[in-house]
Formats: sequence, structure tokens, C-alpha cells
Amino acid sequence: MVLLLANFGIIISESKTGVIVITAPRILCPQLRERIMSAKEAAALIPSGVNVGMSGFTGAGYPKAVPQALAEHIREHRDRGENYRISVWTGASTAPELDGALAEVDGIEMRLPYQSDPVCRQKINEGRMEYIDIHLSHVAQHAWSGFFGKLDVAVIEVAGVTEDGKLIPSSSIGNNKTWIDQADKVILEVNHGQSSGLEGMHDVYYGTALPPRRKPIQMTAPDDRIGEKYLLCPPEKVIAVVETNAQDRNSRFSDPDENSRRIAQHLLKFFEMEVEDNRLPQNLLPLQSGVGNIANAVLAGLNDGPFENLTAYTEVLQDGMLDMLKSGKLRMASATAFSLSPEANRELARNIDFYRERIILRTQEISNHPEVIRRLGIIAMNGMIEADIYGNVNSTHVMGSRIMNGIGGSGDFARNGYISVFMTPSTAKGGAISTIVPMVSHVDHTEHDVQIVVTEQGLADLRGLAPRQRALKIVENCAHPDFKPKLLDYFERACASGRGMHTPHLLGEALSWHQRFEETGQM
Ligand code: 0RQ
Repeated sequence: MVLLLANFGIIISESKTGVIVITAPRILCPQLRERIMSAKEAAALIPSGVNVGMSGFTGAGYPKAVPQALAEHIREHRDRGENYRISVWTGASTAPELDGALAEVDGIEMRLPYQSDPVCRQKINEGRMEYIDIHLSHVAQHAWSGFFGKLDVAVIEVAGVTEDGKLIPSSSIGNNKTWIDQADKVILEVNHGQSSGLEGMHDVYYGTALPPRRKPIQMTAPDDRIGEKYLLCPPEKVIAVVETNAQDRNSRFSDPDENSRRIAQHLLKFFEMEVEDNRLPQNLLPLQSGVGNIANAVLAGLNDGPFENLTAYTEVLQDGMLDMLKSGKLRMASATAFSLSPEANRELARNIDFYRERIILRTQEISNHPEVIRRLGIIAMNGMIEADIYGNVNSTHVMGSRIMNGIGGSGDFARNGYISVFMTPSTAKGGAISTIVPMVSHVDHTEHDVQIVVTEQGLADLRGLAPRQRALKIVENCAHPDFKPKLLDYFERACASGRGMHTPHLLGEALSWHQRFEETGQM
């Protein structure tokens, strides 16, 4: 049972256990309360063919009702034989209620800038959905410059609306500021399921501009605040307000497996040696960590390790970072989004006052800003699909052609970080594939942006090494023993071929590793 006293914004609902829950009003602005309607009515305001900017970043803060209602609307049109598709721009990946629902009905013409949804992935790889995979820090300025076309509608989840119409951001900010600024029309989802204690955690910077004479971004530490606590939106732009009461959809991380633990150990030992050699301070430098189980294992390792008073300047805050904030190992964290398991989400809500003092959520053009990342000296740690013997990294395309997720923010951090780490188990698909290969089948991060490669076998520090030195170090330290002799054989024959010695390759043979796997299931 859900009873909505719309005039007052009060929701009275009955929980699964029969408890009556009264939710305080979240929409305090009278002008916006007048626009409250159902998700179905709001979805009908989004015509076919338009560009829609939606909130959402790694399963946090995405609209949960309007995209599903829109998918239903699209299905009805489809059933009548009408073509109905939109383009979807977000912060990063969302969840089945958005990407999954719209992809399922073939409702997405073009998607950008990052996704990790299995249905989307399938449609993209079948050529039925266009996908622009770009650096997350580039998205806002490409939108301002009009490279993606005109943004027609923004659909943004918020945690509430203040009396004077300011929007309290929810569990991610991503590109919301840009979508609200650029769109002609704005649809708001006000989610009562997001903690009201999020208010005050955000820092929305309104000073970014296009060249020439851009102003420096005035940050010299991860905890500097430079913006507003709210998103600003002229109330007359808002065409619909939809109330929801739903949780972000993020799955639980599996406990670190042996490979992840070993990767974490190699990395921790490396940090210890860097501190010993006075190349890193005792509390390291601000950490960026990609998402996933390996990243989480590294954070768990840091939580048990010797380093204190750490900081994070990253794009996504996952469970491991929350644990580190709780234990006090991490002094503060800056990001653009949460990506928490349901348990960690409950922990956040229970102790929101504690976390609000230690977490800042920013727009993604600031969380991923090359200028800030370079100035702060970030330690960037990201996953990869494969690396080649010279240190080029493929993060996005399996066997050169099939998109997995996208580059996300990995390039923003890898290119501009102080230390750029890429990590993966040394084999994939039950040991049939070596993730260290002669030549990557797709390049996302060139040899110039990759400094440390880590697998469960070991760590290769590529700094200060020329290509042939790098090849030996990567094969020796990182390749799986099953593939090491083949890789060394390739390298030695390439060196002996007399075809030029700076970066020796046997071009015809280099990619046949991938081809062999496609043909035989073995590399
Ligand atoms: O596929 O599930 O079908 O078996 O790739 O691999 O081992 O689960 O690794 O979850 O850490 O993801 C690069 C994809 C790694 C991720 C990538 C197959 C493997 C499996 C996933 P299956 P794992 P992870 C901050 C930074 C780019 C974005 C980024 C990623 C699947 O880290 O998307 O860094 N990075 N963002 O079997 C064939 C190989 C393979 C392979 C793995 N060599 N060949 N298949 N797989 N290696 C976050 C954001 O920007 C939001």
C-alpha cells in the first residue's frame, strides 16, 4: 500500500513486514510540487528521436521509474509497428532498470559514454546500437561543444528539492550539472529511498568553461571544496516531477579470490618499497581505484596494511573505501559516485553523518579532471583485459572487436596520474587465454601511459625502461608460466628478425595469438 499525500509531499507506505512508514516531504518547493505526476505520464513527455541525458554512475543515482515507464511506452509503439528510439547519455553505467529496460525493447539508438549492461553489450556488438566510448572527463565539454547534437531532455534522480528549488543530488553526480544546463526540459525523480543525510556531501563546481582563457581549478588537496552543495535548475525547465522510493542496484562483491589477494600483496609491497626509497610519502598519494573484485581486494589489503592517513581522489567509492573510512585508515575520499553493495549502502545510511564529514561527491568533469589529477599526483589503479609485452593496454575490447564495458575514467587517471597501475590475473577463460600478449588486439592506454603492470605472478615496474627492457620485465614478472616460453620465443625471434630493433615485432604473427584462440579455443 502506498498513499501519497501529494499536496504535502508526504508518503505513507507499508513495508514488507507490515510496518507503516511515514516519509518526510522531499519536495519543499511549491512550484515543483505542482509538477508531480506518475512515471508513465512523465515518460510520455519524451518523444522518439530525442537525445536524453540521464543521471547515473556505476549503478548509483540513476532514474529508476521513468526509464522503465519509457521502455513500456516504447514497447507499445513497437507493437503498433512504430519506430521509437532515443539516444541515452549518462555519467557512466547504470542498472537493469535503465540500460537493461531500454535496450531490451531496442529503444536506444545511441549510447554514451560508458555501459556495463549485458543486454546493451549484446546490442552494441550485434551492431544494433551505436556506442560512443569516450574518456569520462571529456563528456561535458563535448556536450557543450555540441559534438553529440542537442540535448533535448534531462532525467535526473535527486534526493530532494529545497524550498527555493535547489536540487539535492543523490548517490552520484556524474554529468547531471551539464545535462540540467544543456537540456531544454528536465524531468526529476525524487527518490525517498536515498538518505536525506546526503544533503551537504556534494560539491558542484559551476566554474568550468570552454577555451580560451579557462580559469585554473582551485584545488591543491582532495578535500578542497570549490563549488555548491546543490544542483541549480530554473524551475520553469522542469516539466515533470516523479516520486520514487527505491534502492540503487549494486551487487555484492565476492570475497577476494587467491589471484586478487596476490595482486594486492604485490602492489602493497611495491608501495612499501616506494616509501622506503622516499619516492612516496608515508601516507602515499591520493588513491584512485577502478571498480571490481581486484580493486576491492587491493583496498582490503590497504585496510590491513601499514599506511595511515590515506586519501582518495577517485571516481567511484566502493565497499573497500567505506571500510577504510570506518577504520580510519582513509582520512577522506573524493569521488563522483558511490558503487556500494546493499550491505555497504545500509552502513552508509546508518552512519551518514560520519561519512558526510569524510566524503565529497563532485561532478565527473572535476573528479576526473586531468589538471587536478596531475596536480594532486594520483596513484591510479585500474583493471584491464590484456597488456602487451611493451606495456600497451587494452581495457575495452575482447579479441579486438567485442566491447566489454568501455574506457570509463581509466584513461583520465592513467594518463595524468603520478603512478599508473594496471592489473589483471595472468590468464582468462580458465587458463586458455594469456592476458599478456605480443600485441594488444585493441589499444586504450599506450605504453606511454602505463607504468606498472601487475598480475598474480608479480609486478613489472616499467618506469625508466626502454621497449625491449620492458618486454623482458613484463614477461618475466607478469606472464603465466604456461605462456612465458611462448612469449619469450616470440620476443627473441622478433629481436633476431632484423626488421628494426626499437620495438621488435613480427607483425604477421603478433595478432595470430588472438586468432588462434578464436579458431581453437586455445592461445
Ligand atoms: O568475462 O564474465 O564472460 O567470463 O572479461 O573480466 O576478470 O571479471 O575482470 O571485472 O575486473 O573487469 C577490464 C573489463 C576487467 C574492467 C575490465 C573477460 C573475463 C570476464 C571481465 P566473463 P574479470 P573485471 C573506473 C575505471 C575499463 C573501465 C575502467 C573495465 C570479463 O576493469 O571495464 O577501468 N575496465 N574504469 O573472462 C578475453 C581476455 C580477458 C577476457 C578478461 N584477455 N580475453 N576475455 N576477460 N580478460 C570505473 C569507471 O570508469 C566507471
